[in-house]
Amino acid sequence: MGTHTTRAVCSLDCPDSCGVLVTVDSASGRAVSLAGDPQHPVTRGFLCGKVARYLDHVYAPDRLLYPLRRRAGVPKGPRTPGCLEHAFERIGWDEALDRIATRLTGIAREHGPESILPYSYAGTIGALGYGSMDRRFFHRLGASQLDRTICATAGGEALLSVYGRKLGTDPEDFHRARLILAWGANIHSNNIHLWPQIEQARRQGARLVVIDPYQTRTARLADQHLAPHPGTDTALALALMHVILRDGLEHRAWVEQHTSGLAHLRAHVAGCTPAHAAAATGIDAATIEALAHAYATTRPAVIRLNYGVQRSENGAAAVRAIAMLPALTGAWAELGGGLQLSTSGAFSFDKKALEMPELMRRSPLGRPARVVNMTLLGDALTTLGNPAVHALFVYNSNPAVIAPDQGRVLAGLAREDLFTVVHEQSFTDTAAYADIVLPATTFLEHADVQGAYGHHYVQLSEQAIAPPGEARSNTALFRALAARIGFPEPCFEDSDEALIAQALGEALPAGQQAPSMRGITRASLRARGGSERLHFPSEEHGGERFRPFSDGVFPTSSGKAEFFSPAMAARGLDPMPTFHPPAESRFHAAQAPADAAPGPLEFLPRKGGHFMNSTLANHPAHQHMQRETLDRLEMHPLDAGARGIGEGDPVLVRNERGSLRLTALLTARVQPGVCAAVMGWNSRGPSGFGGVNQLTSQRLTDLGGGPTFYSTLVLVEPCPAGEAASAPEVF
Ligand SMILES: Nc1nc2c(c(=O)[nH]1)N[C@H]1C(S)=C(S)[C@@H](COP(=O)(O)OP(=O)(O)OC[C@H]3O[C@@H](n4cnc5c(=O)[nH]c(N)nc54)[C@H](O)[C@@H]3O)O[C@H]1N2
Ligand SMILES: Nc1nc2c(c(=O)[nH]1)N[C@H]1C(S)=C(S)[C@@H](COP(=O)(O)OP(=O)(O)OC[C@H]3O[C@@H](n4cnc5c(=O)[nH]c(N)nc54)[C@H](O)[C@@H]3O)O[C@H]1N2
Ligand code: SF4
Ligand SMILES: [Mo]
Repeated sequence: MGTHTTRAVCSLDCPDSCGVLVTVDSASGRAVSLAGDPQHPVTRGFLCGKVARYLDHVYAPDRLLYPLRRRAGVPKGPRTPGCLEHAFERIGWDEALDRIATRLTGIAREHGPESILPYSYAGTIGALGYGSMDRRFFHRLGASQLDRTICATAGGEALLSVYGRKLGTDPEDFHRARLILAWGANIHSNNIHLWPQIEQARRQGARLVVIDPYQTRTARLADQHLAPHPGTDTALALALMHVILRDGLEHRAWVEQHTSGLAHLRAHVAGCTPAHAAAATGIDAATIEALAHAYATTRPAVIRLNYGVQRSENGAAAVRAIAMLPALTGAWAELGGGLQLSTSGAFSFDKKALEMPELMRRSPLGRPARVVNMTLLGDALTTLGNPAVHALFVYNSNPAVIAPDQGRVLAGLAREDLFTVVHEQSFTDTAAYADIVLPATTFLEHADVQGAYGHHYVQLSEQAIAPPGEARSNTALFRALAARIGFPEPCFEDSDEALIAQALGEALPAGQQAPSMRGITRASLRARGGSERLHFPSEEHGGERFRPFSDGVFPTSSGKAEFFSPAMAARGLDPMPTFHPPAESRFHAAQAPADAAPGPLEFLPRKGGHFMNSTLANHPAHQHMQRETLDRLEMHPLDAGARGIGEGDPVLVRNERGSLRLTALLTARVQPGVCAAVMGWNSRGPSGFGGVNQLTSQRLTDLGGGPTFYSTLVLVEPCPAGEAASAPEVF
C-alpha cells in the first residue's frame, strides 16, 4: 500500500508549534499517522500525547461535516444528548451563506454594523487561520472589533512596560542554564518540548525550582517546589529584589548600562522584606532568602514564566515584578539566561497586510468600529448597549466553555433575538446555541504559515488531506461570505498562497521586510523542509547565537529596561509593581457569601494536560488520559475533613455566580485553603450542566483587560443526598 508524507504544523494554541509529518495513504487520501518532525530542532521527532492522537479528532464520528441550521421553533439551550439531531437540520453551503449574508446585512441596516460581534481566539494559531480574511471581512462590514484578551494581554503589556519588546530566551539555550525557575509554568504538560532542554541542563548540574500553588507534574519532577498562595507572586518577586539589593547582589554593570529607575526600585522594595512576603505567600522567609541568593549568584539563570501567574487580579504587576529580576541580576548577559514568557515578539508577520484595518474606513461607519473585550462576553451579550449585540459570529473559539462567568455567557447565547453563527470542527457547547453551524477544517486540511510563542522558527504548513465532508477553512469561509455580500475590493479574492506571501512580506520592497524575517519566503521555506530559523543578525557568518536584548535596544520611553515606568505613570497607573491581594482570595475571604461555613476556598480552574483548553475534551481517548482529575475537585484532606467530605464523595462547588457538582479527590497537590478542577466540555460528566467557568468572574486584570480565572473563591460542601445521582448523566 503506497503512502506519502506531507509536512504540516500543529496549529493548536501551544508554545511549541511542532512540525508534524503526516503520512497519508495515497490511494484513499486518508491520513494514517502523525509524527513529530525529527529535523525540527525543537520538535525533535516527538509530539505530545494529545496530538499524537489527533487523528481521533480529525476522523471523529461526531466531526461536523455539513452546514446546519436550527429547526424552526426549537429554542436555544445547552448541548444535551441528541440535541444535534433534534434541534438542527442539514443545509447546503449556498443556503447557509445566503442566510448569513441576509441576516448580517439586515442587522447592520437596522441596528448598525457594530451590533455584529465576531468572537474568535486561538483554535488555530496559523497566521491565516488566526487572523486574515476574517478580519478583512469584519472590518469592511463595520462590525465591532474584538479585543482578544482571553489569554496573554496582561502578561504581554506587563512585559512591554519593562522591556518595550516581547522577546524571550531561546528554548534551545535552556540547557545552558544552571538555575531554572518555572514560575506559574506547567512545562511538562503545556510546553513539553522545553522539557528535554531542562533534563539536559539538570544532567549538567542545573536545579529546577517550580513556583506554583498547585503541585503539577513539573513540580513533582523538580528539585524544589514552592507553593505560594494564588495571586501573591508580586509579593514574592518584590522580596527577591529586596534581598538582592539589600545584599548588593545586583549586576551593577548591566543595571547601569541597560536599565532606568533603580533608585525608585530600591525605595519601592525597601519594605518588601522576606518576612512580609512570607505572610502574603505562605512561603517561609528563609526559603525566600535562599532563593534570592541562589537566583542572583547562579549563572546562567533563566525564568520560564508562563501565563498562569497573570490570570489573577494582580497578574500584570506580578509579571512586571518577575520580569524585572533578570534585569536586576543581568541574567540576560549570558546565553541561556534571562526569561521567557513568549518569543512571539521576535516574529514580524505582516499582520497589517493580512488584516487590512484600512477597510474599516470603507465600512458604513467610515471610522474604526468600537472595541469589545472578549473576556467580558457575558456582559457584552446581556447588558451592552449602544448598540446591543444582535449577531455573534464564533470561530476558532468555544466561548460557552472558556469564557469567564459562564452563567452570563450562556444566558446571552440563549437569547432568541441573537443571531449566532458558529464555525467549528466539533459540535461544541457553543455550537449547540447557534442558529447556523458551519463545518471547519483542521490543520491537516488547509495550508498556512506559522510562527511560535515558544521558539524561533517560521514554518509552512502544507495541506495534507482533503477536507472531510463539506468542511471549509476560515479563509475559504470569509472569502465566500464577502463574495455573497458583494464586497467589491479585490483583496477578498486573495488565495491562501497569496495570503501566505503577504504574511511573509514577500512583496514588500527590499529593506521594508522586518529584519528577523528577511529572506524568508515560501520558496526558501520549501527548500528547507518547511521550517526556517528567524534571521538574527548576530548569527550571521557563524556569529553568536541570538540573545534577547544583546543589541541594547529597549523601545521604552527611556530607551532602557524600566524598573519605574513613566509611561504607566502618565496613564495614571502604578509605575511600580505593587502587591494587592486579589479581591477574591483568602485575604478578603470575609467578602464571600455570609453563609460560608467553614469558609471559602481559593479555586484554580485549570487546563487539562491532555486537552487543549476545551479542544479534544470530547474524545474518549483524551478523557481517558485525563481521567485522574476529570470531573474531580482536588482538595486538601484538611479542608475536606473540616467539611465532612471523604474521598470520592460528591461535592457541590458554588459561589454567587454559579455552581458545579464534582467528585472529591483528596490530595496534597493543593495546599490547605486551595482547591482545583480542570476545564473540559460543559455537557459531559456527572456535573452535566456546566464547566469550571460557572464559578469564575468577569473581573479584569490590573493591566491589559485580561481574565482573572485564578482569583476565584468558592464554597465547597457535600452534595445533598440524591442530587448527585439526579444530575443528568451525559455521554
Ligand atoms: N496540555 C495543554 N497544554 C496547553 C494548554 C492546555 O489547555 N493543555 N493551553 C495552552 C495555552 S492556551 C496556554 S496560554 C499555555 C499556558 O501555559 P501555562 O501558563 O503553563 O498554563 P496554566 O496551566 O494556565 O498555568 C500554569 C500554572 O500556573 C499555576 N498558577 C495558577 N495561579 C497561580 C499563581 O497565582 N501563581 C503562580 N506562580 N502560579 C499560578 C497553575 O496552577 C498552573 O499549574 O499552555 C498551552 N498549552
Ligand atoms: N477556567 C479557565 N478558563 C480558561 C483558561 C484556563 O486556564 N482556565 N484558559 C484561557 C486561555 S489561556 C485561553 S487561550 C482560552 C482558549 O479559548 P479558545 O481559543 O476558545 O480555546 P478552545 O477551547 O481550544 O477552543 C478553540 C475552538 O476552535 C476550534 N477550531 C480549531 N481550529 C479551527 C479552525 O481552523 N477554524 C475554526 N473555525 N475553528 C477552529 C476548535 O475545534 C475549538 O472548539 O481559554 C481561556 N479560558
Ligand atoms: S499541542 Fe504543542 S506539543 Fe502538542 S503537537 Fe501541538 S505544538 Fe506540539
Ligand atoms: Mo492561552
